[in-house]
Amino acid sequence: MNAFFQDPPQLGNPYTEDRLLAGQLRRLLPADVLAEVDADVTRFGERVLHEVTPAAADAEAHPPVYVPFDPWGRRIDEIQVAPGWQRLAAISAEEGLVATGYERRHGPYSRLHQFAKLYVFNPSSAVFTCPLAMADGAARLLETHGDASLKSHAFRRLTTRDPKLAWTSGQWMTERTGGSDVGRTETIARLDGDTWRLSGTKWFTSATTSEMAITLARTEATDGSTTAGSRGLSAFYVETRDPTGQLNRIHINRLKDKLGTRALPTAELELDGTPARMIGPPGRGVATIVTLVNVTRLYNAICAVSGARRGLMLARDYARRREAFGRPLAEQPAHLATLANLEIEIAGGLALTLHAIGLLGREECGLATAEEAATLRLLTPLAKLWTGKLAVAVASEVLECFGGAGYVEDTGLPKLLRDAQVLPIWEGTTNVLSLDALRAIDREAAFGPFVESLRQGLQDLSLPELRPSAERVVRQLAELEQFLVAGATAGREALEAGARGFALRLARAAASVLLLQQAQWSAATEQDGRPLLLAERFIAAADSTLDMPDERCRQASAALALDLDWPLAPPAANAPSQRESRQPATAAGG
Ligand code: MFK
Repeated sequence: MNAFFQDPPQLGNPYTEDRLLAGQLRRLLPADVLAEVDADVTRFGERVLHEVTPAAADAEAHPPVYVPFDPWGRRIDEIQVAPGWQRLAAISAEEGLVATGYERRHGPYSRLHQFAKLYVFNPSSAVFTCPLAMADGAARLLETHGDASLKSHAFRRLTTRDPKLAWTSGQWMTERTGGSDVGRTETIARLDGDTWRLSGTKWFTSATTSEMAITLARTEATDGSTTAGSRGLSAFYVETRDPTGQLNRIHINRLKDKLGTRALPTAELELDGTPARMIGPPGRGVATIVTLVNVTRLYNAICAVSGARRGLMLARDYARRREAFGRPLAEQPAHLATLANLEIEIAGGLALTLHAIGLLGREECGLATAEEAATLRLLTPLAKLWTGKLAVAVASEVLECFGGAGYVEDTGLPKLLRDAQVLPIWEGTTNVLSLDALRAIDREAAFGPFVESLRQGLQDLSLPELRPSAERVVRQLAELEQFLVAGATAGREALEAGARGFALRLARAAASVLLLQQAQWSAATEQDGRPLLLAERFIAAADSTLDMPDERCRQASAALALDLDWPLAPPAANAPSQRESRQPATAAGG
């Protein structure tokens, strides 16, 4: 009889076991804020492990069910969700997963505190981060454009810590005519006395059980005329239920049968005279709703990076448990090189996303300079588009790290890939966001300040070891600048054809600078050489050649792959020390 059974991978506290996030926070936060954030996220990490994870398992095991009629034939249009999903809502409110960003207890650093918690929460949350993202975006929209009554009513509920009061929000932009080309929206808004009433079909509405939604509709003049294109659209606030609890002239056509995000209710809706309140100026619907979208795009980025990180942590743990060909995967050079590459890319994605979030915090507290605001405008689509692609690539690689087990549903691993695949799609596809990056450059002159801030970051590096990598980034920035100069004469079609490549490279160049800054800070402050290694590898990957990995290179890969320390200098004489590792080390470097 075969007596072999493979141990499954295990996870510990997702914050204390993740040196990337903690390392970034140590650099980005002042000491007093860091002390509070560190304590709060450490505590929350335990709650994620012991409360969030089982609640999410229940939500995944019991996906939403659409019940059109009650047993006696009355139309009720109910979407039933699992107790676990409701528990996730309550925990999210208690933990202030949205509120933290608006209480602004740590001023401009509050967003970093909040997003650190979201990073820890997301991979265990059955994608409850989707309703949170839209609630947060809606809160920002109401804070910016809402009147006093909406602020005291809806905004308060979106940002409360009281689970009994807390609301989430939908964001109904997508119609059959287009998820990207929102200007083709067909829903009509008609004035009925003082009340706008919306009629039309919303083709994808995520978190449909939310208490409110922000949506777009084409306003109809009293003579029945409308304006075509996005200039005819206005943004509206909708409450999904009336005071008696009935749906507000909304019918549910069906739930979507999706590849992933299966615990998340996503429905097609029919609006049939749904009462609504206009938000922002008439005819400025797209320009208004992007206030929300720019927040949800940053949620997308943090969720992409944290999901990728979770996959790597599972693969890393498994590498220590799984033996093949007479030794653990954690001693096999090919496997270590693979895991090391994932670590490097995730480090870049996290650095870029946290930088954007730091700027968002500054902007919301009125502290951002014009240059920082322009940088945030461009960084938002870049962070979203690059990390969305990264999440899918990492999830695919992680499944492969488990061999056949990665392809079997009850290991829970295929879900990583299914849930990752939505990230480059919703909230703007990679191409739509590449074009948005060009829009930010064209209309808001965002490229100059963005690149200037990167150049300044490079100039401020004083560590001689960083110089070769910094010079590589200087060359990359010059190439990007040259692309835009050439685009001015090549014309719009050529520029659009190159937009994705441009955006991905610009994102990587920005991440390179941020990794170099982290490397300099870690070397000077903590005498830690690991961020330097990460930065070097990340930057070299952009124009890598096929070199034979020597012993130092293989040791470095092992350190990155297995989360081992890597001393500053002299590198050749210092192999990674397992004794110093934060992980219980069971594997030797390859
Ligand atoms: C785990 C995380 C979960 C996240 C939540 C997931 C929930 C899923 C729900 C959804 O998927 S909702 C659907 C998401 N849909 C989108 O993201 C739409 C994608 N399409 C675009 O973004 C298009 O580029 C866009 C709709 C904006 C094109 O519309 P237009 O009207 O053809 O664009 P136009 O005319 O260039 O822009 C109109 C105005 O908005 C301009 O301002 P001005 O009129 O003052 O010049 C633009 O500059 C401005 N604008 C557009 N995008 C902007 C922006 N301003 C700031 N930031 C932006 N991103």
